[in-house]
Amino acid sequence: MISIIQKAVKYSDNTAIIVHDKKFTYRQLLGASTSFAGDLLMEIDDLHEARVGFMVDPGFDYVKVQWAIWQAGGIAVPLCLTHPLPSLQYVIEDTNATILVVSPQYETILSDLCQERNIRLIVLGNETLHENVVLPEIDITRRGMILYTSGTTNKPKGVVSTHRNLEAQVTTLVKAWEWKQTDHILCVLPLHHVHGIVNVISCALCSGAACEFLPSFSAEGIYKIFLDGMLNLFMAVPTIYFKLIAHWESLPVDKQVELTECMKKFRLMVCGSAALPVTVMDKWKHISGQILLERYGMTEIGMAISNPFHGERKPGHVGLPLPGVSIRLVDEQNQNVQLGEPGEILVRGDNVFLEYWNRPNATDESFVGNGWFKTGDIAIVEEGYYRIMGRNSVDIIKSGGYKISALEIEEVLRTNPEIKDVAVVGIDDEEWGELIVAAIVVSNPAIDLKELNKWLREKMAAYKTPRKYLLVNELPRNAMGKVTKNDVKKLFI
Ligand code: MCA
Ligand code: AMP
Repeated sequence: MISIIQKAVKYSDNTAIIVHDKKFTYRQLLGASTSFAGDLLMEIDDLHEARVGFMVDPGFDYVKVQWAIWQAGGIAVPLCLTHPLPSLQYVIEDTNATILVVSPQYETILSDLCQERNIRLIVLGNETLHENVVLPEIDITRRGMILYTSGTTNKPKGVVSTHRNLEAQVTTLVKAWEWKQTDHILCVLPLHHVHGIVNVISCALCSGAACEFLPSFSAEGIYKIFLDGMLNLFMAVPTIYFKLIAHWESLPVDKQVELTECMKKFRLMVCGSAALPVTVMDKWKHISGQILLERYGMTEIGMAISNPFHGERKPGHVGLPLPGVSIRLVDEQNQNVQLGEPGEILVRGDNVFLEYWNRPNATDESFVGNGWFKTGDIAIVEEGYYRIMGRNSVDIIKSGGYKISALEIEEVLRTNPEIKDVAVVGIDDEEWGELIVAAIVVSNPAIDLKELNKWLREKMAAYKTPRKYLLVNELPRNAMGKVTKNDVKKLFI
């Protein structure tokens, strides 16, 4: 990402970041990040890929810290702002982070852990200004970022991307979606995932565009900023479009008309991270005049397939491979399927990540042939356009655009003394994509489910917790004794 930061000089006087009506130029951003790189480096000349965790609110400081880590030669590890301590601790320990940077309000959550593990804690607010900071040369093959993703293992894995990977992910999108200096985007997404970090912030800042932040999601807040009339780009997950539609429908007619007129002027609205229901795409076209551009991506690969910026955006389809990204659809023996047959998506290109952090076996297992990454997603090509048909694991759930492992939730629930057995599944839901639900066998039929949920939320992020629990005498199993998740799903219908 170093070349992206270096480009900032070209756009010195452009507005880079807007938060709560406060504007910051590229000059200010680069000055602040370079100075903070000096803070990170202290007496040394290169962080040499030390992992730097950061728990910083969306906005100027977030980008300042992220850029500074890259400039100083560290690996950026963004932490989720809503994770409870055990989840944060897992990431910090798994990456063996030696420096943590936090906005002041997160200091108390992490200070004990930092003391215990001898981690250098930097609380933002009174940084010293460093002039003439000497920055190390960063080769693009070096590791730049670790993001945590849930998968078919019970614990999330750290996805390591090099600077080359990240640059490839950004440059293909900048070209495909024709980013310009005059663009102005709103960022409402969490900043510990690719969608917000790469597609929104990094593409904007690589192009000399302005990135405005709304620190947490609210339909009302988004529409208020839309009505300022400055934005021309928007990107979100299907659940957010669903919620925006619901809010628009609740407004009086004159307000609806005002919003519709304002949204018609956007040059592009993109949707992804989960399947976009055709009903949502149609309703959004009706209320905004915009044909949503749906694309397909993954933490390990950034974006891989996209509907065209010019040309037909086919409902229910994710489009065509992006430039520089090679795609194959294969059967269970990793052989190419016939055109028109469904197969697992394999991806190759500079956009594909380097490795799972400290998990050489998981890395090996996820690649076949000469650098082809196995996504686990099944697709089919129809009239030249890819359509995602599902995943090859029932244990991966997509809810609200987040990827969630059923196994991770089950493992935590099993540690509760009142739970004898449990099966977690995702059931179809128009708003959330999938809704997380759990069938449980309990030792005490009078179990207080609200208390159970409260207990769980102290251990894992709220967005990962089941929305419904069903008490059962036993879980459905096959002849081998394995829980049959498709039968578990049926229990909730
Ligand atoms: C929250 N709630 C839920 C869920 N999440 N209910 C059902 N299912 C869920 N998954 C409930 C909460 O419990 C709460 O209710 C109420 O909704 C509000 O909770 P809150 O956390 O405030 O939710 P929100 O702020 O309204 O969040 C909804 C959201 C959020 C904005 C859609 O989920 C979000 O930002 N999603 C985007 C995730 C993302 O960026 N994914 C990209 C990763 P109560 O108060 O009753 O408990 S994927 C990626 O990066 C790849 C590369 C890609 O392709 O893009
Ligand atoms: P994550 O690991 O959080 O980056 O999530 C990546 C996963 O999101 C992919 O493997 C897909 O299963 C899913 N995904 C992303 N975009 C789409 C889309 N447009 N349609 C269907 N699924 C998608």
